[in-house]
Amino acid sequence: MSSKSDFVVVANRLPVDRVVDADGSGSWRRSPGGLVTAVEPLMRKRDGAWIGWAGDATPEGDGPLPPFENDGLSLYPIALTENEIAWYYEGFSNTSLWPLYHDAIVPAEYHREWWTKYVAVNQRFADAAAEIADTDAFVWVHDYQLQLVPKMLRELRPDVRIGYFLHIPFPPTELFTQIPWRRQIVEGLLGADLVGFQTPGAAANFLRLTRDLLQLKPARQSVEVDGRTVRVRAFPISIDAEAFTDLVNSPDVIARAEQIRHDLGNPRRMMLGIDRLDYTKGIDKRLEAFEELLDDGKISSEDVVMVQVATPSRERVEQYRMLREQIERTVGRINGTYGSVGNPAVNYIHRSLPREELVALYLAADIMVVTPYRDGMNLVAKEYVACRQDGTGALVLSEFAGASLELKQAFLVNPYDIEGLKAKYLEVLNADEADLKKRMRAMRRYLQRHDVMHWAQTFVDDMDAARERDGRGSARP
Ligand code: GDG
Repeated sequence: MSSKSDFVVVANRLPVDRVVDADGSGSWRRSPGGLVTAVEPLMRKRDGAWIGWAGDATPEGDGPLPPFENDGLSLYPIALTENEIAWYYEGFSNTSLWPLYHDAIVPAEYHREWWTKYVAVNQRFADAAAEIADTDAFVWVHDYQLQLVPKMLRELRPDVRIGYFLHIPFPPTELFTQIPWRRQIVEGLLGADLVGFQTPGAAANFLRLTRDLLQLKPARQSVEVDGRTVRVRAFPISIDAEAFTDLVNSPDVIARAEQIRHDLGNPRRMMLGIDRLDYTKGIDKRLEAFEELLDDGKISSEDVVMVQVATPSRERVEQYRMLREQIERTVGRINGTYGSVGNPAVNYIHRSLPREELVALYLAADIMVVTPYRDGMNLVAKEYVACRQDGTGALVLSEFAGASLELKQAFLVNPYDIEGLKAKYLEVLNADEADLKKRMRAMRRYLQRHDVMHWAQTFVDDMDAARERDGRGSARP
């Protein structure tokens, strides 16, 4: 493993999970994720390295973890103690920043000790990147857990080029300025050469903040700070559409999709939701609208069946535990009233499923329901479209998901408007097949040209273009 890298990815999590084998020994398993798919080809081309947390706690006082190779990728694990996981990750990242950046759907909490650990852990990531990056390397920092890393890294290594991408929304000034350490966060991000967001609105929010908070003079897609130009732009993330096409054509997956419909009693319409069990995803409203249509007699549970996969997430955070109880109460109530033996109205799964099973569900479902109150992008919406090879199927999509700016032919909804949501369900349930196909074909055409490789390449090209303008030559491999 070479000691220096020309291309360094810095993300909260490594692209592998630690698994303990039957004999008690440990090994690593690749965790399937969009980010690794997107950057893997670039990592392989460019002698890449990935810095991230391995997902488990390291005892206090233990030294740094050794780097290792996995499937040809150089991985540098960052050790976090129980206390750092509780304060940096579950605390500041997931109980302060996550809710605030999602419109404060639940109130954000701020604690000074959480912030202190957030700073300390960001510094650890920055130190590791400074250590590993070759002269003039490209370091690509990801997401809300690591917003201070760009500035910290620039202080240590002014020679490297730094890109930053935020996967979640970026809130307007009015919300962002709640954060007691708001200045440090904006300054942290401005350490990058290129700051990328999912949507133009998020980029505009950030640029406005540099004016309101730091009295800088932002232009349309950049801002000057300390004699440097920081470019600020939207790069909507996507999926590996081709990988989904391969799965959709697998005979096992096709057979499984047929089995699913059969097991559901061959309903006229199957509606599907797939989300991490998160309060931003609007699972509650989606179920309430379904329940009210049953109450009103507008649909029947023999005719229309709902499947909701709610993947366990952040289970040690209080709000997530409360959400789980609320959702499961709602599912229980709907099934108690409208289900029959062997035929629940809502089929609820609270487990992580293999990707093949997910694809079989996408293939089986007539209507995909994606109703977040706020979402950076939402890959599930794009995955569903990628799986509808024959052009059938309908996507109900919240206008508050980044994906709604691209998947314009979806049936757009405001999840706060329950009457509107119900009306949209009915519209889709009774839609004309030809109209559905026209919409789906347009969305599929868009996705084919805008997959995740396109996303990663656009980001890297933007870094390269800026570098050429600076007269530093191309960073292309
Ligand atoms: C964040 C932002 C942004 C879900 N359940 C299972 C499973 N999944 C996969 C889906 C999809 C991914 O997880 C979820 O991605 P989303 O984009 O929908 O949502 P977040 O997790 O909140 O992601 C979001 C994204 O980052 C990327 O920038 O789009 O806005 O919030 O790929 O398929 N995968 C498997 N089993 C499951 O049970 N295998």
